[in-house]
Amino acid sequence: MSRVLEDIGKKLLAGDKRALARAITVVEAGGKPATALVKELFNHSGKAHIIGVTGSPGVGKSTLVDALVTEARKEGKKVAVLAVDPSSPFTGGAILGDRIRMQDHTLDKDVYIRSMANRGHAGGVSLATYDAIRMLEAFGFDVVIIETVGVGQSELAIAQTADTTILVLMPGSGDDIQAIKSGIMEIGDIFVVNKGDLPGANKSATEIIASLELAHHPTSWCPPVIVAISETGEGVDKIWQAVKDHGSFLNENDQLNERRKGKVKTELAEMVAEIARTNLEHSLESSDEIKDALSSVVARKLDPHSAAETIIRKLFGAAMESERTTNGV
Ligand SMILES: Nc1nc2c(ncn2[C@@H]2O[C@H](COP(=O)(O)OP(=O)(O)OP(=O)(O)O)[C@@H](O)[C@H]2O)c(=O)[nH]1
Ligand SMILES: [Mg+2]
Repeated sequence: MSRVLEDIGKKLLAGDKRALARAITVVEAGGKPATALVKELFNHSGKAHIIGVTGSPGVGKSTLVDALVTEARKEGKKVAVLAVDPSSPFTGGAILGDRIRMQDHTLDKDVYIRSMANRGHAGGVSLATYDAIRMLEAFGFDVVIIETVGVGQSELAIAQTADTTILVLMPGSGDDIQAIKSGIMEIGDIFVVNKGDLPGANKSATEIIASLELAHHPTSWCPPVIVAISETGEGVDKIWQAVKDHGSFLNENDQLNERRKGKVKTELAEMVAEIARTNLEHSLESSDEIKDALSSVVARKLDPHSAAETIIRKLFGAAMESERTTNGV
């Protein structure tokens, strides 16, 4: 490992925020430096309560996160916020907005706010998110809050990097109906109907409660539905209490390990797929055997299925091939 990376790791562990910022930039970019840094710091990770906050654009996620940071700080907890925008190809304006909104906290040395966007990291933003969380944990944050926009598949994947997922909705947006339809009710551990000052908040909450009764819960946790006005902080104490209750629930019922097992499985599958993809791209350029296979398909001497098998054999070796044959027929 390079001296520079080693230095970043050491300084991060010593509480240097600039080193933390550099470390996140390194893991965001992926590749060998990211791998080296994660290897160095992995032992120091795994201790924070990871809270995911997700919901459609403009429902008030950042406002809520800001208020949650205030609650956590009242208890002396060190808090990091990661704002992840899976759709944005670069760090843009929305994030600047978040910074401005959260500026009350930026002078607090025990608060750290960082945004991440999908800057072409091959494995997508979720792999980078996992590693960024590790950097924040190694630094010593007690609570890491991840804000993601939207309720599509990639956002859900990011939300599921969390121990506790808060789904934020607002009255009159039809979001609740949408959420119920798309089956995302199952990923929420806590439901917040934000903008409780707008008409229809209680009606939305009632509808969500009704649909939760019908939904299948994987555990005995019964997700609370909380009406809040994040802008004034009203109801945010209840949300924070629910977060802590959920944390206790996970710990007392051995659910935390179960959840983390699921996350590790997802992450490993994604990581192996990324490595395979990178290997494949490289091999398509450089391996003579694979180039020959390509030409043979073009010349109609070989069918694409057989060519794919050749490539798989080349990339993963014979073991994979025989397994595929035994399982696949
Ligand atoms: N009336 C009302 N407005 C609120 C409340 N909370 C947030 N807002 C407003 O809603 C708008 C969006 O808030 P944000 O916190 O930026 O929402 P967001 O979900 O983070 O938005 P994106 O990150 O862009 O998806 C802002 O104008 C807030 O001031 C609330 O409780 N009541
Ligand atoms: Mg936001």
